[in-house]
Amino acid sequence: MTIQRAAAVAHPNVALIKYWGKRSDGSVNLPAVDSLSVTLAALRTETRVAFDPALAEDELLLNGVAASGEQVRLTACLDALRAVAGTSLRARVESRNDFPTGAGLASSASGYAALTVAAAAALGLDRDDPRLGEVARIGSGSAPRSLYGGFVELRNRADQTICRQLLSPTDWPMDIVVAVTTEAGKEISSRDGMTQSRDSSPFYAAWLDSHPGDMDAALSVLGERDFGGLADLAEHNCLKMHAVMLTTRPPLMYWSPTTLACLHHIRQLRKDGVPVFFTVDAGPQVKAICLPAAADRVERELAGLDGVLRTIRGGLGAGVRLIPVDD
Ligand code: 2P0
Repeated sequence: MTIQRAAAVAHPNVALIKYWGKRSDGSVNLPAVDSLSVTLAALRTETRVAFDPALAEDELLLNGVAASGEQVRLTACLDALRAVAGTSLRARVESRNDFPTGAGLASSASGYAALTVAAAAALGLDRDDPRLGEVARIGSGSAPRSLYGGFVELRNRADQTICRQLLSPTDWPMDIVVAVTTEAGKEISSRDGMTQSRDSSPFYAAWLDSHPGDMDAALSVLGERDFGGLADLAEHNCLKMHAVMLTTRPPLMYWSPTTLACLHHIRQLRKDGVPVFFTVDAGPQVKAICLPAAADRVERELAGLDGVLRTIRGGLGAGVRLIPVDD
């Protein structure tokens, strides 16, 4: 039998209405809440997959290094795909990020989106098979969102999720400036943190109760292209998620002093009339979302703050696509 290969490129995404919490501890990784994200053109993951009859188990090289800690998730995701394709072949996976890995920049979202589409292509599955979103979610709950470009929603449906593009990158152009405050990986994974929040934060129930209202409001401001409305809502939803994280036992304190300095600066810029808002995920990096005309100023000002190591800037990205395989 021959080796079956394919390769894909995906971009991370940043949620404006966040996913934090699981519906169950089951291996299918169902989110407790819906979410809405933007896909980032400036960051990129490239993943090559080879299903090889000579392999006894799946193998992963992440940024050139064997990533045995990722083995369980990788194999769970590939098992779901093998079940769809009716094969037992094991895969060699090589994935590279051009940005810090595991540091709150959604490397698992772009990683599992690229893996799913490359592996599906290698096995001869249809790129548009709706089951691919379910497979990607097993690897990372935010990964189905990186299958699509622009503004994307992920909705819960019974024991499934449905993901779709709401607006293309050109429907409502935005720039995203990432203020990188550390290149180090996080100490507690999102997966463990979400379970701990559900089990211990007194604010978790309020997070679940208030979330559908945030999603409804987000769809409405997107429909009206209401930047100020989106800014208020996204910052509120982000801070609400961090309130849940901070009140988890033990606490999940993902911010650094530089994170907070960026947040204050971005709020002041908006008060001064600059169309920009912030969001922060499970790490200390700050993402400033702005209208493209404001991006030069936003990037210059964030880059000038003490503790900001560098900035990364780009517009809204496209969904996953296949690329040629190098032999
Ligand atoms: C999000 N995050 O909506 C939220 C905001 C982090 C904070 O989705 O357990 O790495 O693999 O499903 O996908 C990060 O979660 O977690 C995430 P798992 P994932 O972007």
